[in-house]
Amino acid sequence: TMKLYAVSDGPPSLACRQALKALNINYELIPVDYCKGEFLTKEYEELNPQREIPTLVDGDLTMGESHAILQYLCDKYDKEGKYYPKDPKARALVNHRLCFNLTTYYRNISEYAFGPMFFEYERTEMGLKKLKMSLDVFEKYFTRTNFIYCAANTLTIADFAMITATIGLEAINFSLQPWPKVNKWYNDFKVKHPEFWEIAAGGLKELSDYEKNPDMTMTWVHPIHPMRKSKK
Ligand SMILES: N[C@@H](CCC(=O)N[C@@H](CS)C(=O)NCC(=O)O)C(=O)O
Repeated sequence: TMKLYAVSDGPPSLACRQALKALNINYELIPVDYCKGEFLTKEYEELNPQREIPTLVDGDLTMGESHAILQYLCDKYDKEGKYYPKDPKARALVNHRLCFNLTTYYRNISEYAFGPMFFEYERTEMGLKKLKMSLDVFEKYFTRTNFIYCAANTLTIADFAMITATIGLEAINFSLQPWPKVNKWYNDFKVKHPEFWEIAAGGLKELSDYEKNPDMTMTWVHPIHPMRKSKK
């Protein structure tokens, strides 16, 4: 069976779990404990030289990068293209949103919301500007297409990637009210897709707890990020 190495609160991991569920794929979930630094071991680095989570192992295929994993899962198991349309233009929009998420939307959420949650970073004006710009752009895509979902009028893998990214904003109580279409899409998802939302909600709960109580004890040193000085 397929294996997914995943953290319990990371958007990219949660998005892959939503897709695995949507496609009814039988797989083994291998929890990676971020706070214990399990992604920094030699063994994990062999699986994923980027030392990022998630990692998918399907027989002789081993790969990281959640967006590529979402695409692979659909290419292999979504024969009708329910979550990843086959029509070139429809598919292009899904690919576009995934790229936008990877380079801009999730990236800016990650830097603004998650960086300071786990490491010795401040939430800066510059970070806030980048985040707001990403939301302005995302809102424009909704206006331009009039889609119910972020890349189509049906649920696609782009929603899995972008909904789970957005939990980072809810975790820090960042209001989406100035972006009504993004706000509606996010809140509608919770109601319309409880079976997928439930996966994201577990991560959101953990992230909200970290935000409220940043005194996590990490016994390891991150190769890049400055470790938090004790806030006790
Ligand atoms: N582009 C990667 C990003 C994955 C990612 O950011 N994962 C986080 C956990 S949510 C991570 O691995 N962080 C590693 C670190 O903090 O060094 C993907 O989409 O899979």
